[in-house]
Amino acid sequence: MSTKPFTISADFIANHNARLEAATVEDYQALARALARRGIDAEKLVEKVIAFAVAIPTWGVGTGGTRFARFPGPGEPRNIFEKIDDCAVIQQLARATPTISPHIPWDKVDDYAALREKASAHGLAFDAVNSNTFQDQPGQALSYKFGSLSHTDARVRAQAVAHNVECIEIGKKLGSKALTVWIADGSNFAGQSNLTKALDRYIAAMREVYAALPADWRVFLEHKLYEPAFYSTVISDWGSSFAAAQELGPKALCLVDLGHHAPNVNIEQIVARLVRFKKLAGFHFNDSKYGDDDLDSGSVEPFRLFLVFNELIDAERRKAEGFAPAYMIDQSHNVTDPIESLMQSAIELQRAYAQALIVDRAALEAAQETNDALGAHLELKRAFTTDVSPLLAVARLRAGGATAPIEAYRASGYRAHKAKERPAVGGTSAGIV
Ligand code: RM4
Ligand code: MN
Ligand code: MN
Repeated sequence: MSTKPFTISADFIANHNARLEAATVEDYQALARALARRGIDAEKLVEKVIAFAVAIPTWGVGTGGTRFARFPGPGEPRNIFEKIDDCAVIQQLARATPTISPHIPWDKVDDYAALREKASAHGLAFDAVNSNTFQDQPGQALSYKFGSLSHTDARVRAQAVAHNVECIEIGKKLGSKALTVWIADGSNFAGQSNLTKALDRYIAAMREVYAALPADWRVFLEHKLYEPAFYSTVISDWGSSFAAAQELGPKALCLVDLGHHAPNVNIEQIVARLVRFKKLAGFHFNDSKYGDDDLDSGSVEPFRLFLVFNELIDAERRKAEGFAPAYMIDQSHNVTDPIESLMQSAIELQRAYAQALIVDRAALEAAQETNDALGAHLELKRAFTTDVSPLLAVARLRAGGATAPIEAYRASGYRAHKAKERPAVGGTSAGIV
């Protein structure tokens, strides 16, 4: 295709905004007045929301897939460069996602300077690099079928270490400052694996990865309860992750993927604990009903998301030492347009953030200190039930985005254009995970 790829013009967004402006401003002013009665400065909140940023996962802009099938959508990005184009649209319209989290080797290219240049031309930068030792790649010498960093065979462990070191090298070229390591290592049968030795091998291998980190880099250890291993997983929970991070050293922190816990686990308390022990790396945001469902953030349990942010704001307010969490989305979009899902998810994260910011912390603390259980709960509920949508819209507008990102995106015809420009390819490597 020789014609220039379609982009959404600034004029188009300006027209969209002009049409909605009067109603947006009216709603915002009403909200600002209501907040002022509670002693809250809406303008300051808008500034905070504008500064909020969450990274887009490159694998999230393609259609995901389940273990049964993948149903590709029209105009899917066929490579990392096209993925960046889609990430740029998400940022152009919703203005909450200035960074991209790449996955290696899915996003491997020959020329990383060109990749970085392409992203920065769109105003985008690179966040944490994700390594992948949960799949075998074409031409790979040794298989990860029975594990990677914790494999019984030292040669497989060495190969997995080398891959992670390569990810650091790639990340350096892209301007990243962190490596995220999630391993699928575990076992399917009682007795299959020595639970103690497997963890020992993992920590020893991670020490080598850790040693390759530049001074200003961090490594994020991502735990996950189960899947693909169904009897035991080496880094199954925040306790294993924390202990490993502790043994590795100060550059190792624990990453919380919201879908990686047992059902009904109190994730916000895990967050509070990791903050307390100065080991919270950040998040892979998504939502779930049963397991690692990778559903859109805030679509199943928005109150839980709010409670997570409540802990984060609590930590921020009391200037918790070492508190600098990295925010990333990790979702799999199977029945929606990924661009729409990612914009909506970013907005839901901003919403939870803004709602957590308007909790009356003094009143909450007073209720907690006097054991007023319901009073304390109502302080949270008051914030959670406040509709901050107009504030989010104004933040988007002031940041140069679209008032109603999904509406604008649909009206732009972006996907239809891409469907023509990007003739369908088969499954992407980002499919069945
Ligand atoms: C895993 C985990 C990792 C992600 C892969 C694709 O379940 O969430 O973060 O990189 O899926
Ligand atoms: Mn994840
Ligand atoms: Mn996951």
